[in-house]
Amino acid sequence: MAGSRYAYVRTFELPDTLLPGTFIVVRLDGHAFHRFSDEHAFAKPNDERALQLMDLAARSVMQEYRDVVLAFGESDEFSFLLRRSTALYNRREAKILTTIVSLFTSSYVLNWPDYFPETRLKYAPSFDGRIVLYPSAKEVKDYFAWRQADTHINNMYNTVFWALVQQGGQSTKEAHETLRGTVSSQKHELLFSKFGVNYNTLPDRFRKGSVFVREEIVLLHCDIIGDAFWSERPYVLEEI
Ligand code: DGT
Ligand code: MG
Ligand code: MG
Ligand code: MG
Ligand code: MG
Repeated sequence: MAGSRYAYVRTFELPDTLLPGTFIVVRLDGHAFHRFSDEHAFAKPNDERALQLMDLAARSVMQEYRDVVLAFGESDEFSFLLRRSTALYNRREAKILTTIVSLFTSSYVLNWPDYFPETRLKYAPSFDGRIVLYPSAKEVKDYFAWRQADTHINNMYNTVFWALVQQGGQSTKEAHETLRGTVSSQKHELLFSKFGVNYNTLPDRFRKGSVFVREEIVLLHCDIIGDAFWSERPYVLEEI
């Protein structure tokens, strides 16, 4: 059918098919969550309720999108790995990205009252999103290692920083000064000697982030930097 005289505008919509045979990673991140976490009085440095709500939203994405084989979350972000041969929405980039980000966001808002029964949402939160393609298992493993290393570095810093402020009586400016140029072992030492906290005994959730694997959507707070995680789950990177 020829359609109306207006239908030609459709030809301005360009195809955005993602390269076949590549791993698709969707990463979403809370928009301006510095402010959002302040306005909703998130506990510092880690708010267990907020992290669990992120996990729940990620779980709903995995329930809806069966081709998501792995997800990793920390802070206000989540990454989703789609299996290499996925034909989801004919691999149309905008469709995949926008539906996943909006389902995550609506699930976050829908379930907010269960996790923050005493805190009304002051305004509607939003998440940005991007898709990155990776050609081989190596880059996929390095991608997730990069995110988990980031979790570790940030959590280490934030843990010592807030201990200095909340227990040590330093101003935020002084705490930044104290930590300037320190390496990981010095932060460990400072936390232990000044505050009696052994970093390694803090919850895995905070130190390692959240790892969802497709096996009945299991939630782990485990190491994904080493090879063991990947070799125990060949289906994540191989076609089966
Ligand atoms: P963006 O992503 O460029 O729109 O800006 P932000 O402000 O979202 O910055 P980002 O994503 O780099 O950092 C995440 C912010 O969210 C950071 O300021 C700390 C805050 N946040 C995330 N999780 C927690 C939490 O569990 N407790 C607290 N107090 N803050 C959190
Ligand atoms: Mg961001
Ligand atoms: Mg953010
Ligand atoms: Mg972030
Ligand atoms: Mg439609």
